[in-house]
Amino acid sequence: MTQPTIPTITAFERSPDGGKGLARDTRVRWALEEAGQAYEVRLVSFAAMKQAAHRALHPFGQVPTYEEGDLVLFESGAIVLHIAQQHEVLLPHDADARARAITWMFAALNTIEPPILDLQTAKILEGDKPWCEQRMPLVKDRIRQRLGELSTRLGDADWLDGAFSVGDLMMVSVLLRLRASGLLDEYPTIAAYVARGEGRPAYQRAFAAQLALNTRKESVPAGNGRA
Ligand SMILES: N[C@@H](CCC(=O)N[C@@H](CS)C(=O)NCC(=O)O)C(=O)O
Repeated sequence: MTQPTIPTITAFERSPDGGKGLARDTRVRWALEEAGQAYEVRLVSFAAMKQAAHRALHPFGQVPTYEEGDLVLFESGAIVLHIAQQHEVLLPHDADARARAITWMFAALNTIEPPILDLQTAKILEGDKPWCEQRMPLVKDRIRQRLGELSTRLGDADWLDGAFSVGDLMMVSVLLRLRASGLLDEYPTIAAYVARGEGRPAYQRAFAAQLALNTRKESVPAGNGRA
């Protein structure tokens, strides 16, 4: 009997966020945990990420990647969708509900994440520019607009479209990047939604796994990290 292939994902050897769970391997771990799928993690340094061996997996020299037998994937959205397609807990069986869950996943990545990433760029890469302070309110207001719209759509529902799905997993993952900005707190409906996502046991396991790696004392040689 053939053994099922245990997928391997890649993650930062040391995440720049020190274990806050904001690196994109966390969303992949979360999906794997929701699916009850065992997995392995190979840790990659910034230098190794840019070398040919890793670029063969990820053309842009980034993490996460996903290897399962001969299949190699990059882009957290594609990886999470691949996992979800095999597990009904993440993607409903009903064709229309499935299409709507995927729509929310795209909305998270294409409509909500870009203005959030813009804020991070503004803070990290443009913080010392003379025009940064002037631009910041515009950057934040673009996020507020989306949060307001999302909050209206969510209303008093627990999740975006009926039961929890991969759409919620991706949306919560993306919104979590806003925590430090305080913007989430301006939208209690959204803050509660994010808290519901974080409260899921699968998220807790994913978060704990990345935290343990990112706060470990000893150095683990790249390639030997396991979770
Ligand atoms: N759109 C990609 C973005 C991947 C990405 O930005 N990865 C970050 C970690 S979360 C990274 O590898 N940064 C290091 C670099 O770009 O050099 C995805 O969703 O997977």
